[in-house]
Amino acid sequence: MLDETIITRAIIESYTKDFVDHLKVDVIIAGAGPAGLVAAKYLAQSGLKTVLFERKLSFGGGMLGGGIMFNKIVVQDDGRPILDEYKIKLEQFEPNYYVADAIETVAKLTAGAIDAGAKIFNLISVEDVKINEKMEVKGVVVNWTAVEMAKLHVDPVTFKSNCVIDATGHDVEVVKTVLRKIPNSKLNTSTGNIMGELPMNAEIGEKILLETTKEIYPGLYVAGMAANACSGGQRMGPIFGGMLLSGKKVSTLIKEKLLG
Ligand code: 48F
Repeated sequence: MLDETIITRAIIESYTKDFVDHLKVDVIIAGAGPAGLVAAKYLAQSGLKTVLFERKLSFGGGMLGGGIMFNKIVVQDDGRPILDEYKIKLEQFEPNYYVADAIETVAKLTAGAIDAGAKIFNLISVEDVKINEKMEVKGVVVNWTAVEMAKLHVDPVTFKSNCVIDATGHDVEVVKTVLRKIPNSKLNTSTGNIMGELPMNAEIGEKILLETTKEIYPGLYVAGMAANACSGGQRMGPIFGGMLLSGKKVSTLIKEKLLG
């Protein structure tokens, strides 16, 4: 005998329990692209309660499509140890250029985050930040992506955390919310504002990404392409070592802050 209402109850009760269990966490990450996924693994591995909200149904952000939908990605020597850690298969194409399958990479980065203990919620968009009395970022406000897409007038809900990472990629959405909504807010960039991403230069973009990955506003960190977009770094296309290293770096910065 199979009772459909038991299936329904199992889904609703189990999901609701997960949701409630993650209302107060150490770190919230907006965006499950490569930078967000890597950050989630290293943070969760160190015992920090970590939750990741992804707007779309799928994970991996821009990594899943490789370059012009040829879904292969490239890394160089510096990014290679991270892919090795996840046991992602690499082929040397030329000295210091390795190719990996984008689908395998996204699947393993996602599994890595989950196995380390991070919780991923998909189909949810971060639409605002929660602040404390000192105007520090201490959480996010989220809604179903379907509500956002349909432009329905439905109020969102709030999740609290010690730190938030904006890993939303080129659009740097969480940081934009801070600038728009917190009066006189200044970012940790040379202009105090979002400087915007520069055109393609993969070599400089990859290098500078480790400098631009930082606490950009009290309580709010940037990683991945969002970091270069904030501080005026170059874009770099379908080479991904920088994204992986940026995810790892932001996790180190937050671990230093929260765990000492
Ligand atoms: O864009 P994305 O892959 O960001 P990333 O980790 O990596 C950038 C590379 O893919 C590529 C590149 C490599 O050289 O330049 O572009 O920095 O992933 C960002 C994820 O965030 C989600 C979005 O759907 C994507 O999966 N996202 C964006 N805005 C929101 C969001 C939001 N407001 N709430 C939740 N998720």
